[in-house]
Amino acid sequence: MKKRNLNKQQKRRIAQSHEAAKKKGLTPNELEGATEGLEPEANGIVITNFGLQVLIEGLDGIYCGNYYRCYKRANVPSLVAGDLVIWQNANPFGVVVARKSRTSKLARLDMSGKTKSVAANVSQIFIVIACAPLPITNLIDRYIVAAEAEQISVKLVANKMDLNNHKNSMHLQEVINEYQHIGYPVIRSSIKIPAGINLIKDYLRNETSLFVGQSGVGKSSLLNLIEPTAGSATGPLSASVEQGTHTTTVSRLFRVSGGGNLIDSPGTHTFSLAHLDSRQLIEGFKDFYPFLGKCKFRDCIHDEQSGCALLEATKRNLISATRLKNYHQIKDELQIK
Ligand SMILES: Nc1nc2c(ncn2[C@@H]2O[C@H](COP(=O)(O)OP(=O)(O)OP(=O)(O)O)[C@@H](O)[C@H]2O)c(=O)[nH]1
Ligand SMILES: [Mg+2]
Ligand SMILES: [Zn+2]
Repeated sequence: MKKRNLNKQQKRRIAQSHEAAKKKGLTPNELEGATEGLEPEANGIVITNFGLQVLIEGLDGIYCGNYYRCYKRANVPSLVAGDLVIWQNANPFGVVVARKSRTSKLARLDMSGKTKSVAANVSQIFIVIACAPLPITNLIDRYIVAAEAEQISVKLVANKMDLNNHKNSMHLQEVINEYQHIGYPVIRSSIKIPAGINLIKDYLRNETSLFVGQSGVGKSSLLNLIEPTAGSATGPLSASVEQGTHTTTVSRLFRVSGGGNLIDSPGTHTFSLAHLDSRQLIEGFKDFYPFLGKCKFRDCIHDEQSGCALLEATKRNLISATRLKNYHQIKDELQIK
């Protein structure tokens, strides 16, 4: 990483410029006109978003492989790990002048109902689960729906397989079976044995991958094994309830030695889906496909109606009743009729 040592005067000037810019709702670079001293436009990739600034990696010429802190112009849409940008280097901070169009984005709604991207240009997600914390299938299904809507390929990682005598092991196995049955690859892994790491590495090659999952399942621990230079912080589970302690707080992109990118994301308990229509929602439930269009009534909402092919399929164990319940819960939340 390119280090910049700032003297006292520069630090004071930056603090003043932050303050003045904040008052006017501008970025400091904009306030200053920030065209002076800007180097030519270049390509970059967003490593992480610090809030006021983003960290980008230069992708061409002398910038290639170096990291730069940048402001973004106010007309540039929000940036997240994985975004490809046009930027200009300057001292002490560069400026992002454009965001390139995204091939995919994984987004959720935040507490205030605003769409918040988790990562951009992702080609595959790994939903990491473990015996502790106990897997939440509703969360898994939400990730799947969000990914399928963006044509992002989905894989599950069942981590902590060394804890095979854990009280939740049976439940974990049921979850593994269920998603394998639907057709999603499930990689069994452990950082203690270690197992599954090479398989994950194979999948990572030349892809932009994203680790998602509950806090404490071991996303950052796996990343550190895959890419020892990552040095991502990891944290223990709370002793009493075996829940993660939200160690990772912001998505960050790491380069994978064999080629490819891996984005580590903060653990979540919930994942509110953003703006999906009924077709996108049902397309997230691949196991429902064989039964769609087979209900007695064309406008069947797959709830209590007689002759519902999906309800019938749950009774015959052809699809999981929990998946149908999760589908209804998400549908209600999205207020889809
Ligand atoms: N026994 C066992 N413990 C593991 C394994 N993987 C991770 N852990 C432990 O689980 C705890 C949580 O790991 P993290 O890597 O911080 O989990 P995370 O998913 O990144 O959590 P957040 O950043 O909070 O989302 C740490 O104490 C790890 O040492 C594993 O395969 N086996
Ligand atoms: Mg983490
Ligand atoms: Zn139906």
